[in-house]
Amino acid sequence: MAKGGIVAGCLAPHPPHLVYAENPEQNEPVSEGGWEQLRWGYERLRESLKDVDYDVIVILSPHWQTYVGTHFIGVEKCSSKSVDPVFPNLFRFNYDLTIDVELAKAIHDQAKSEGMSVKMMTNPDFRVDYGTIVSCHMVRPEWDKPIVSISSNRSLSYYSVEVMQEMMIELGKSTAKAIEESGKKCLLIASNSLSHRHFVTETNPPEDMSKEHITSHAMHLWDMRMIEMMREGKSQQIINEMPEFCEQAIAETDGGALTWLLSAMGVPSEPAILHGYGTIIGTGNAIMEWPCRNWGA
Ligand code: 2X7
Ligand code: FE2
Repeated sequence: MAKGGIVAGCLAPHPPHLVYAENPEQNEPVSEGGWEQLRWGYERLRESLKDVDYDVIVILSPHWQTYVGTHFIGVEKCSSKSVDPVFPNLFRFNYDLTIDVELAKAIHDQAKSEGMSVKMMTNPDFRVDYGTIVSCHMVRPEWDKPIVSISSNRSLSYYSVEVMQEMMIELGKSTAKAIEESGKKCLLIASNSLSHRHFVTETNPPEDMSKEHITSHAMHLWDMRMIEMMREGKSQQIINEMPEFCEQAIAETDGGALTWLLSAMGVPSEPAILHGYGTIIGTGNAIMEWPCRNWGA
């Protein structure tokens, strides 16, 4: 069997506002648009991936939070309505998706053999988190690929961001090894915003773009610093600065997704492509792609 591999790694943020603004048939609320810079960024990412052949999307979302180990969805078919607990006015999405349980189990088993605490989630009534759904929808609205859904093990709550990072680096390595052995071509998604300080009131209508901006200059500077490092291939420096970034920018990278992604790609020194940047209720969001398929063996 040929070796599997990662065709691309993506940083693909999940504010539900993006799906709300797109008005897909699966989402109940109706909008007049909004957040176009980010939605055009997703358009550019989709265009870049249009002719790329892959079998499965592997995604880690900070909104599936588990406190004892990393969990993997182990149910082949998941369909229900996903409602954002904070923005039920924007996101009530009917989803129907397929899980690649075989690959999920392979990553689980590999991580377990490395001593990590892991669990297959087999509850057939499990509600898939909105972070996973929004990022997958924005990257691949056809919903024609199976996914592997990985939880965010909040070890930072018990220990520290540093411990969380160490664990995500291990999980990334296990993910890469299991993918290689599976023979599958995978698209990896880290589903998170960058700076995450947000406004506490909503405008009317929520898509009023005259009110949308970053919450502070400090948050802007952190976001630009992270984007520049990604564009310059400074993955190791990003990992080194992650604890400070998480603390000072209340960054959603605290969920471990970006560190997991960088580790799975082998902490690349190749540059990432910036497809778009924009704010959503004051948070900073970048759409980035690492086109691993072009890097050679
Ligand atoms: O989950 C989110 C987020 N990360 C950022 C902004 C707004 C809503 O939801
Ligand atoms: Fe979020």
